[in-house]
Amino acid sequence: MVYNRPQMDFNKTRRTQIHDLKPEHEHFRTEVLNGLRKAQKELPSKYFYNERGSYLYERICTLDEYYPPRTEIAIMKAHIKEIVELLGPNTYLIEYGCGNCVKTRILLDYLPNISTYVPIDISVEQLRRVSQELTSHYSELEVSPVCADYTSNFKLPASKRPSDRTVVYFPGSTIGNFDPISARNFLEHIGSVCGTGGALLIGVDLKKDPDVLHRAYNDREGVTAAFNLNLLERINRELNGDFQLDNFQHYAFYNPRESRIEMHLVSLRDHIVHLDDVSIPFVEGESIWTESSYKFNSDEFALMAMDAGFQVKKVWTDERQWFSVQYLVAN
Ligand code: AVJ
Repeated sequence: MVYNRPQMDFNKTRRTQIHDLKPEHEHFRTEVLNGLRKAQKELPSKYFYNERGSYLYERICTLDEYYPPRTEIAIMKAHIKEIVELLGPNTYLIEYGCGNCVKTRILLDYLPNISTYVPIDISVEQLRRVSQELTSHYSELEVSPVCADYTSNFKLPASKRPSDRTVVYFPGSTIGNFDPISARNFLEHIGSVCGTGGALLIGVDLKKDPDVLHRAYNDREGVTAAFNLNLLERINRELNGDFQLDNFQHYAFYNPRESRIEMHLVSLRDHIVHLDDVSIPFVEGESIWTESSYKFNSDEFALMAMDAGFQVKKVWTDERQWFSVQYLVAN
C-alpha cells in the first residue's frame, strides 16, 4: 500500500516556499582563506555542491565504480516495510543534504501520514526544483524546504500538523565526510534535534577491499576529478580567484590507517594563486585536501553513536556488506 499518494491533478499544483537562510558568501570566503593558509592546505567538502557540483555529483552516482548510491537504494528497497514500521506514522521528517531526493522518495512512498517533510540542502537551485517536484507528486505531503549549511545552527520550520516523533534521515554516508570528533558531535547535535525517543535513519559506508574504494574515487571517465576541480572554478568565480585548473591534479587514495578516502588537488608546479588581493603560494607537489570519506565497521559506528547518545537498533546491509543503513534511537 502506498500512503503518500501521487497527485494526478496537475491543475491543483501547490507551491512550496523555501526558507532561504543564505548560507554562503562571507562565510565561504572566510573558510576558504582559513583553509588555504594552513600548512596542509584544505577546503571544506560541503562547498563542492554548487549547481555544477551537484550536477557532477549526480553523474558520479551513475558511475559503475561508485557503488554507494546503488547499494544503499537496494538496501532501502529490500527492507522498506520494516524500515517504515520502525519509523512509525505521523513523523516530522528532516533530511540533511537531500540532494536529488531519490532515496527519500522510497521513504515517502511508504511512510504513513508524514506530518512535515523538511529537506535541508546547501544548494538552493536543486532544493527549489526538487521541493517543487515533491509537492506536486505527493498530494498530501507538507514540504518545508530549508536552504542552509546544516552544520550551522538554524531554526527548523514549525509543523502545521501534529507529529508523534521527529525522525532525521541522513543517507549517502555523508557522516563519513566529517572527521571522527566532528562526526560524533554532529550525531549528538542530531540527537538534540530529534529529542528523546526520536530516531535517526542513516547510511553508513563500510570498510572493504581498498581497490574497490580506490576505483570508486578514481573513475575512468574522470567525473570525480572534474567534481574535485570544480571547487577551484567556484572559488575563481565567487571569490575572484585565479586558480588555473591545469596546474592541479585530482589525487584520491585510501588511507587504511585512518580508514578514509582522502581527496586532494595536487599542485603540479611552484606558483602563486590570488584571491582578490590575497596571495597563496604553492610549491610543486603540495596539495589542497578537499575531502575525507571515512569508512566504518558496524561495531565502531555503534560505539561512536552510543557516545553521542544514540542506540543502534537495527543494521541492514547488502550481501557483500559494502554499505549499511542503520536505525538509531536517541536516549
Ligand atoms: C556521498 C557525499 C558522502 O564521500 O563518497 C563522491 C561524495 N566524493 N565522490 C563520498 C563524493 C567523491 C560522497 N558523499
